[in-house]
Amino acid sequence: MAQQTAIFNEEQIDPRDIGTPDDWVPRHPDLIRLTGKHPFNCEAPLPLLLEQGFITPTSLHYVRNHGPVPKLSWDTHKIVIDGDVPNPLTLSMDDLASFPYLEFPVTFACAGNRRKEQNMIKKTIGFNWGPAGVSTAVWKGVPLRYILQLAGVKVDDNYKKTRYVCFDGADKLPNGVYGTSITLKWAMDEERDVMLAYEINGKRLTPDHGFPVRMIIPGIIGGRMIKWLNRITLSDKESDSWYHFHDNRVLPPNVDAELANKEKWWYIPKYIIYELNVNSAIAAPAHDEIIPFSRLTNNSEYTLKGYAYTGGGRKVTRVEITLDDGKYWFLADLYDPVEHNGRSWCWTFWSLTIPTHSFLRCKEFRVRAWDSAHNSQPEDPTWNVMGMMNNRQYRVKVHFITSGTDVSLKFEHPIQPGNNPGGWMAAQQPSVPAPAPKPAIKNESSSKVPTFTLEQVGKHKLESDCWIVVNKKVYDCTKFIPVHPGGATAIRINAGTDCSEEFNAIHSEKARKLLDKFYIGDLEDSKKSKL
Ligand code: HEM
Ligand SMILES: Nc1nc2c(c(=O)[nH]1)N[C@H]1C(S)=C(S)[C@@H](COP(=O)(O)O)O[C@H]1N2
Ligand SMILES: [Mo]
Repeated sequence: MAQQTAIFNEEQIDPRDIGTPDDWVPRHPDLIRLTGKHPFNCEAPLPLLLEQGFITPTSLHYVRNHGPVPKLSWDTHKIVIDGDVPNPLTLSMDDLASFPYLEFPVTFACAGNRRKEQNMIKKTIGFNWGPAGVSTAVWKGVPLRYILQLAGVKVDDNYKKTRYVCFDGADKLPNGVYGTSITLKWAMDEERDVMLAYEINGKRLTPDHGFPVRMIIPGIIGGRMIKWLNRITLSDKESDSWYHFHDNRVLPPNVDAELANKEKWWYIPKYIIYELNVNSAIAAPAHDEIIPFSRLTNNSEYTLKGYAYTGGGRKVTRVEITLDDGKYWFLADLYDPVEHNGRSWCWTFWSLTIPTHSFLRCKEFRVRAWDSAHNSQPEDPTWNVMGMMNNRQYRVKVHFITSGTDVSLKFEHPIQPGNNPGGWMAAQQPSVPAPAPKPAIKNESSSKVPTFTLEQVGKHKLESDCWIVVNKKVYDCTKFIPVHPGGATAIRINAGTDCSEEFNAIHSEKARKLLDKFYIGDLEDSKKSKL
């Protein structure tokens, strides 16, 4: 079934971006926004993503921005290569484009891909990625090795002691520069294919994907492929960026946000994520897809489809589907793997054709992939505070629906991305009402909580005087703006408004508790006030 898609006009600005710092960045209207209006984090609807084929068009590639997109120009942008190198360098974009280059497809996956399934078990500190935080594009750029050699680094320097190559982006974030690092040994290894990319799918990078230049480190999580790259530093220490430590880690399941901070779990080296783990998802049948009864009785067939990927240059070697809770596993057909000099940096698509009536005896089916190191996917997930690397077997439920004398089948995926409703995991969620906070305004003389109309709230829409409404309660979050982990802009653009839906979609339990500190009263019930 072909997806209805909006036409993407490369010049058109989405109305949702007006009033944000990204009001100059063209974006495809079909992308599902996962963190409200700003910053921009999005994925394509899963069936639409798969329908694009092996290479994802740039406009539908998922985007993960921690803050506003920096406005950079090809003509003036420079990359500094410094630190412990014999000849520090400053390179222009024209310099980069004149060097030898590599060009090959690489699959990106955010370490948070499929996080919403974890959030349904218990809210993590991350927002709701569905299963399309993954995409594949053809990247062209200069080998990092080549640049480091220009700076005088010798290939065998790195065997003396561990040294690191640190990368910084140009985006301005609440906790400083977005940066990370890899070992020098890795950077110099020809087999690793690390590069500084200035083209995606045959064109210059788009603003959301790092224009004019970004890191490509194949086989690992997207989070280390620094966009808007402006500095490469050689050091005997790993990156000192706040984000290198507080993002993209898998902590043990008993460690929550409070404990992680208190006991400094973020700084334990072994919990860092580099290589992707093996993962897969089902795109067809899609969520809410219906098979009419007529197709169940004749000899029709149905083709299940999806993606699978793994990390570290390993190959996906098999993909299996069970229709009977793991008693029997069907072997799916795999598309020919696409490789770069024998390394496997890309996802693969799989399909399995079965008689349509096989669904009749089935309540749930699920997929698991295997890779060349014989890693596979767990039946159940292990929750972790950042909700990273979720690769539990992807489960789709089968429901009978009757209308009159008609019987048909309907499929239900675990979740729908962002704050979109639907999914059997969402349906299983207990709805626990949060205890009412006490307002910060001391009103000892009366026990009455102050109430405000939306109109009154609307008057406090400045960064220096900022009220918001969340779940019918009014908060004065002026003092929190400068230290907000999601950036000042995310709050500022909602000042004076009811942003319950966005707030609820993005935040953890910890954030909700924090919000209580800013409670000043209730929103006046509009029905009551009319009376
Ligand atoms: C006083 C009000 C607020 C508080 C206390 C607060 C708190 C937090 C906290 C603690 C985080 C880190 C992640 C987490 O623990 O959940 C966060 C992230 C974030 N917040 Fe807020 N927040 C507030 C208001 C808002 C508003 C009004 C918006 C916009 C609707 C917003 C958008 C975001 C975004 C986009 C992120 C970053 C998500 C990411 O990139 O990982 N916040 N906030
Ligand atoms: N400078 C910078 N680089 C960044 C990020 C960022 O916010 N700033 N996000 C990272 C994360 S977490 C991911 S998953 C990838 C996403 O790349 P994409 O937006 O091109 O898909 O970029 C990474 N590089
Ligand atoms: Mo990411």
